[in-house]
Amino acid sequence: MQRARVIRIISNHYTCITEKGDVFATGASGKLRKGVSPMVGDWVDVLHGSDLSVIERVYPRSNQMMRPSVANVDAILVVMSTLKPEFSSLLVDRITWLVRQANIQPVLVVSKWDLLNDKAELEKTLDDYRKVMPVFTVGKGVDNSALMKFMANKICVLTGQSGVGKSSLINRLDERYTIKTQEISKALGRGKHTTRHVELLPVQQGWIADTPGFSSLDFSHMTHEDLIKCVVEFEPYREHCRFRNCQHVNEPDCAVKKAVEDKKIPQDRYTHYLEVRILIDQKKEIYL
Ligand SMILES: Nc1nc2c(ncn2[C@@H]2O[C@H](COP(=O)(O)OP(=O)(O)OP(=O)(O)O)[C@@H](O)[C@H]2O)c(=O)[nH]1
Ligand SMILES: [Mg+2]
Ligand SMILES: [Zn+2]
Repeated sequence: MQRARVIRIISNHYTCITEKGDVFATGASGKLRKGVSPMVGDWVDVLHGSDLSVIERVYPRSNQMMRPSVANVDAILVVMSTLKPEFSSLLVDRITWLVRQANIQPVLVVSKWDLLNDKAELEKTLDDYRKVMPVFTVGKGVDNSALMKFMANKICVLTGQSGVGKSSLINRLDERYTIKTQEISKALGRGKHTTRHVELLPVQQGWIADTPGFSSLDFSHMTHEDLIKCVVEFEPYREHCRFRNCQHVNEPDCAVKKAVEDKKIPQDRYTHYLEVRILIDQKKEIYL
């Protein structure tokens, strides 16, 4: 029996890699198929037969992402471009809250840094995010060594709208890769994605998975209480609200609302919180 990590799945064909770096193909054992199916990112035990190797066991996962299916994710890189498409803190908030709900660390990666001439305003917005998550800026001709250092020994999954430059980023992180990218005008057109199956690609002692740009965000599985926990900016203030179950909306003596008034919590973050609460009430999936 050999312990290995699944890095690619195409129908019933699994590609695994051992801790030493040996790569091999396997199938899944019959008894396994009834239980948990292996996902990309899984640690598994492989039994090497004379002509076929099979996955016999899947180790418990620290987390698992759907769309795309990846297990044991250390960080999700939320890619948002400065321009084309334009930076949206509403989208950053919505995505990072969904990432936290999945129990995964969000990282903000601001792409196309080269396209923005006056960076002062965006820098202010980014400073707010830097207080709660790692933030990296990347782009053509931009030094990306800080991001590379962060990625070492981690499984990172890229997410973000179509056309923000996820595939281009991987191509820039490692010269080996020439993943297909597309013109922005085409990327912004709906339903056309260049990136298809999920695969972990080695970069700098770590792993990265590209994903196709998403076209909707689904809050239907979240409760108001879940959301409050995901807005980490509220955390230092929550326990000082008068009511223990304070929703930070209309209650008197709400320490969160006070912190917003005192500009300790960005006004935007709070406004977006109220908006997502409504989406939760409506059990809505929003289309971009
Ligand atoms: N100026 C500039 N353009 C970029 C940068 N990164 C990507 N682009 C351009 O943006 C367009 C879209 O890039 P992709 O890498 O295909 O975007 P994607 O996020 O992978 O898109 P999907 O696969 O559809 O989700 C391409 O025309 C790239 O050349 C960048 O850092 N600077
Ligand atoms: Mg792509
Ligand atoms: Zn409150």
